[in-house]
Order: sequence, then C-alpha cells, then structure tokens
Amino acid sequence: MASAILASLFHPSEVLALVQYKLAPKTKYDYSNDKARERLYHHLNMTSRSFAAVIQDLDEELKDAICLFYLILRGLDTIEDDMTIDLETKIPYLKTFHEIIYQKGWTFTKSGPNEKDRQLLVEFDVVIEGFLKLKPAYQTIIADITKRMGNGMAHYATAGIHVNTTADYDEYCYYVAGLVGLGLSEMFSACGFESPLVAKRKDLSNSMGLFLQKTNITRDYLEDLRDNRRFWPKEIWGLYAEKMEDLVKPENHDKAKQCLSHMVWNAMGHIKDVLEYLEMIKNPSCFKFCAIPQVMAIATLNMLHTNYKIFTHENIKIRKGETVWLMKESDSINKVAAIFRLYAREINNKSDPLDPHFVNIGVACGEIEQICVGKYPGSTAELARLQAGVMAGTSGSVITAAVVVAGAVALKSTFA
Ligand code: D61
Ligand code: MG
Repeated sequence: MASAILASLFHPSEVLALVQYKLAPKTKYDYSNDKARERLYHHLNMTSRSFAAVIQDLDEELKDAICLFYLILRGLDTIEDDMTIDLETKIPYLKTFHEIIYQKGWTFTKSGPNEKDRQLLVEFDVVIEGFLKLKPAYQTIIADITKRMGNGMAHYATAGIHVNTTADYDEYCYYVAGLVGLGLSEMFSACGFESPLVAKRKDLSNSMGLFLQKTNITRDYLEDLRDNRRFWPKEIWGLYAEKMEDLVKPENHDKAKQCLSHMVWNAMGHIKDVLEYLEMIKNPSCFKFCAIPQVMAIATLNMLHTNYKIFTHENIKIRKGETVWLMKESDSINKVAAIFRLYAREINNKSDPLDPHFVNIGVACGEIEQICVGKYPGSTAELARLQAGVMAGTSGSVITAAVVVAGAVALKSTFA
C-alpha cells in the first residue's frame, strides 16, 4: 500500500482513491453460509485480478452466472495456453469442453506444473456443480459460447496454423474474447436488465472483447514469445522484421517501436464501437462491469505506446493507484468518455512525428475527441475535473497533502 501511494504521488486523485479503497470495509462479500459458492468465488479470486472485482459487484441475478461463465472459459483457456500438453491430447479437450461442463465430477490433472490456473482444473467438479445449478437460459448461452470458442481455439492450436493476416488476428480475437462479449450481451438482454438490442449488436459486443484482447496481446509480446506463442499478425510484424523474434534485437530498436505503434493503432480501431456499446448499457452494475475493463485497456494502451520496455520486460502494468482510480470513476458514459479523451490526448502527446503511424494515431485520437464532444457533451466538464486531479501533481500544496495522507496510512499499516 505505501509503495502504491508513493508510485501515485504525482497523481493526487489516485492517492485519494487508494486511501478510500484501503479504508473501505473488507467483508464486502460473505459466502460462508454456502461452502460450494465460497469455493467458486475462491477460484474466481485466484484466477483473475481484475475481473474478480467487477464480477462480484454485479447484481445478484447475474453474478453467479457470469462468475461461472468466467471460470468455465478460464478452464478452457488454461488447456489452450498449456504448451506442455501435446496437440493430439489438447485438441479433443478444446472441442468437447462444452460437453465436459455437463459431466458431474469431471476434473483435469494433466496441466503442466507451472500452469498458473492448474488448480482450477484440478477442482473443476466444483465449477460443473455450480454451472448445473444455473437457470437453463444461462446454461444454454454459456455452453453455446464454450462450444464456439473451443472450436476456434482448436483451429488456431492446429500445427501449421498461425495468425498471418490482420483478418486472422480479428478472427482469433473473436474466438477468445469477442465471443465472451456476445455471450455477456445475451445474458444482459435475457435477464431483462438491458434492451434486446444489446444482444442484437453482435458487432459492438465483439469489439468490446477485441479491444481488451488486442491490448493484452500487444502487451504480452515477450511473455508469449518466451512460451513460443505468436499472436501478433505477420501482416503487421513482417513490415518491420524478417522474423517476429528479431524485433527484440537491439539493432532493430527503431523498427520494433514502429511495429508497436502499428499494433497500438490497430487496437485503437475498436474504441468507437466500445463507446457506442457502453452508451447502450443502462443497468448501473452492468455498466461498471463493462466499462472498467475498457478504461483499464485504454490506460494500458497509453502505457504501451512508444514504450520500448515491452520488448525487454515482461509484466509491465499500470499503477495500482491508476486502477483503483479508474474503477471509482467509471460509473457513467460521460465520465468514461472523459477518461477515453484523457488517455487519447496522452497517447497523441507521446507520439513521435517520425513514426510512420504518427498521422494514423493522431487521426484516431482526434476521432475519439470528436465523437465524445458530439455525443457526450457532458464529458467536457468531467474531463476538466479529471485533469484537475491529474495536473494537481504540479501544485505544491496538493503534493504536501498527498505526502501527509500517505504518511498517515503508512503509519497506520505499520501499527495495524
Ligand atoms: C464486458 C465485460 C467484460 C468482457 C467483455 C464485455 C467482453 C469480452 C471480455 C470481457 C473478454 C475479454 C478477454 C480479455 C482477456 N483475455 C484473456 O483472458 C485471454 O483468454 C481468453 C479466453 C478466456 C476468456 C475468459 C474470460 C475473460 C473475461 C471474462 C469472461 C471470460 C467471462 C465473463 C466476464 C469476463 C488470455 O488469458 C490470459 C490468462 O491466461 O490469464 C489469453 O490466453 O489470451
Ligand atoms: Mg489463451
């Protein structure tokens, strides 16, 4: 906590958000009266840092269904990601996972010893039991998405099949993330929280997943390469290097940065749809659930832009304070639009005029600004308020206040 506050010292609104977060009551969720449910939420908290928080804040009607949707797809993805399982074993599991989720007592112990979520599959009988207790309408949506995702993963896991074109890139991301968006939208409409139109807009639902997944794929260049996985499309990296792994070579420093801008620009192509989707979401708990991952993605994209570190360091993340601040602020379309404008401006300010995507990224940032000013005029006042918090880092009195608060919290945790 003290180090998180230090990292946010020049962002007083983050310090405030961190302190509020720290002081908030801890026993927010209590599952102790239902052991099976407690186990499910234990697995949710073990397998996801960011999604666990937003899923647990959903209204009761959707909370268990979406928690199980997450755990089932995380289980499927753990098999997909595991490079210690040979393809003849892996592919049938991927293709039949939508049937496995109906088999009481099924567990899986063939994950590699270092697979981070292997325990979820070891205790997967708990997930299946929870799934079978859901309303049939939710079971059907989950099984259908699992079937389509598993088959898509099996296709891309097949020997000799790679993400070559940008169309392949969009297709792979549709399978692993766009389909999640489609399934969630169906659930929102099915339970009556949202209009049937939300489920109908499959294009926008897909973009919600693509923006998140492409941001992750761009960030995870080094980690994926280390595990011999390649998700950057050849159509893009081939413009800058002979082989994808050549981007890390020091002599390719400039080309690597150009390739990174290309990937950032490609991901930015989904932002317009993301805003249009979020504009449709009326239920406050669904709105925060949808908006928080998206604002974290644009904050991450901003951190990646022109950042050569992605070729030299794994695990680069936005500040804890920034995350907590974004989670607190993302509760209306005007505030979310303001956050997108804030980061679009930061992205644009960081761009290098000599970069081949300087103009493209500038146009993309300008479009975000234009859409927000036109459709969410209330975002202008919100932006001014957010900027006051960010910029206040330059004002001595606010720094002093932040230091005092940080010191008080550090002392409190020392004696706690
Ligand atoms: C609104 C709110 C949340 C949304 C959304 C709309 C639309 C799409 C998504 C969430 C999905 C976003 C996926 C982005 C993160 N990528 C991964 O986790 C990769 O695995 C993809 C396959 C498993 C998908 C699991 C998932 C994720 C989020 C969910 C969900 C299911 C169900 C409900 C709610 C949110 C990535 O995994 C990295 C890892 O192993 O940690 C990978 O392997 O590429
Ligand atoms: Mg995966």
